[in-house]
Amino acid sequence: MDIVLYYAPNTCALAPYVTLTEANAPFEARALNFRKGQQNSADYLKLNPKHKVPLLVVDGAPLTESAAIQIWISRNFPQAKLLPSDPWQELKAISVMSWCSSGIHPFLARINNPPRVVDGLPGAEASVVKAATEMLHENYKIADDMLKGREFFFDHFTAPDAHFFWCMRRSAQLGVDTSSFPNCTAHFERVKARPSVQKLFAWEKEVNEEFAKAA
Ligand SMILES: N[C@@H](CCC(=O)N[C@@H](CS)C(=O)NCC(=O)O)C(=O)O
Repeated sequence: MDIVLYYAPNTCALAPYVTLTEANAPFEARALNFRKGQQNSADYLKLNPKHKVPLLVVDGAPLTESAAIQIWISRNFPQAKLLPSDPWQELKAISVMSWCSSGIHPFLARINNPPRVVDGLPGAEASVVKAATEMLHENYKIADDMLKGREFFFDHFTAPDAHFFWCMRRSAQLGVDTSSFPNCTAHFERVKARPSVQKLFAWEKEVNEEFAKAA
């Protein structure tokens, strides 16, 4: 099986990189340079017209959307136990990943690039950032309650932990204060220490260095 993961530094494609690594899956990671707009190249748009990562290409067939990609990885590498085995808990895990994608990520995207969602009225960008930050805080309070007294969202490390880790990482990069959510920050440090995450950081550093040379 030929598995290719399209990735860009700092993006949510971190999560499937981490789970593929946890699963010991043979895969090739291909980095896109967003600063050069490589996600909008004609070749990439043929694979993913949404111009986004992550994109998983399995034997030439593209699969988009983080939650679907994680389910594919989990099904194809069952020994890694990337989703809980109990059917109800598995659905709860899919629910956490969908929430990361649709309930948390969009607010991070607004803070990252307010002009995408406002029309340029004076003060509108600051207002978008403020409102998005408040929504993130509401979501992180929920996550903090979910993680109370727990190491991970479920009884061992699963794909939702990788996805939520990315949300926290991106929040820190964007200057969103998460210090009032101690269970989220402890979870972040716990997941960060995993060899799979450290491997991703090392690879991403190499990619950034290559991109800097090519700038
Ligand atoms: N719903 C998608 C969101 C993916 C997404 O928004 N990816 C961002 C990076 S974190 C992206 O590729 N943005 C590039 C663009 O919009 O041009 C998922 O969960 O996979």
